Amino acid sequence: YCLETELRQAIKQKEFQLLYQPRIDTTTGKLCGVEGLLRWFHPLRGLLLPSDFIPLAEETGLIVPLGHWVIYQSCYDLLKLIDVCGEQVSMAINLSFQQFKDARLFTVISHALEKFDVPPQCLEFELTETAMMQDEAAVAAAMSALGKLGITFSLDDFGTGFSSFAHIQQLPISTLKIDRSFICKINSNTDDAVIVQAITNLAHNLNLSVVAEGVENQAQVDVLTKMGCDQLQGFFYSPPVPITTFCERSTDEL
Ligand code: G
Ligand code: G
Ligand code: MN
Ligand code: NA
Repeated sequence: YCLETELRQAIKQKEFQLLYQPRIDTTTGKLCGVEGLLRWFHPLRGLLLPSDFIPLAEETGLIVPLGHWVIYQSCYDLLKLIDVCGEQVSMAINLSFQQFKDARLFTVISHALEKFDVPPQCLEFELTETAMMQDEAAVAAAMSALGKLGITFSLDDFGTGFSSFAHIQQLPISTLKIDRSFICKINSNTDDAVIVQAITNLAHNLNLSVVAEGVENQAQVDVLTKMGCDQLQGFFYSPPVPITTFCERSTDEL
């Protein structure tokens, strides 16, 4: 077998699904957005996670057509989410570095927004610090073009890379997502607590909002809320689930 051939086939045969993990606003305690996370339902191998196929998709360039599918599917699902939650909800999608080098990225995104008639303000792209630093000029150009449409960006896995705040200020980044490695021991490791508080303060002073990832228990919710984190995401609230899960619940429960 060859996973690359299978990946190529799978894109044609639509073996992928986007699941969504909720983000909760700490001031209201309610759903304020979701992050789309890709899954491959392989006919023989079963469920494959991003770590099983995203690196290969990036190496082979297949992340580009796969990413196009993700963009269309997420805009389609965003429309359903807006129906339930209103236009203040946001949909976050992960973008790999290679996707920023795709000349059609802007066209595909603006076409998807038009096709499903979703406001660009509801769409957010997550990229890692490492991705942002790989080809700064190309990434910055793509980000500012998309930023002019009203789309926002967040820095994923923040704290694990090397991006400078001076750099962040020059790009249309509105949110830092603090890596879950800083969150998991926040109640027992003083260093982690100090780091999360410092990132949060600095972010707020620079007009950025902060999302804590990997929130798994009430004690973490309490300390992160006290620290001023704006949004929380993690298994404590929900694993990634199909978009229909949000639509079946009443808005009150979200
Ligand atoms: O769902 P899981 O936690 O295993 O996802 C791990 C990582 O895989 C995410 O943090 C993200 O970096 C990457 N990933 C998930 N979905 C997508 C996607 O649709 N596109 C890209 N480019 N990366 C994704
Ligand atoms: O975009 P990113 O690579 O950060 O994707 C988030 C990944 O983290 C997804 O694969 C998701 O399944 C996983 N994840 C989400 N919430 C939690 C959590 O509370 N704990 C842990 N350990 N992993 C989580
Ligand atoms: Mn992410
Ligand atoms: Na992350």
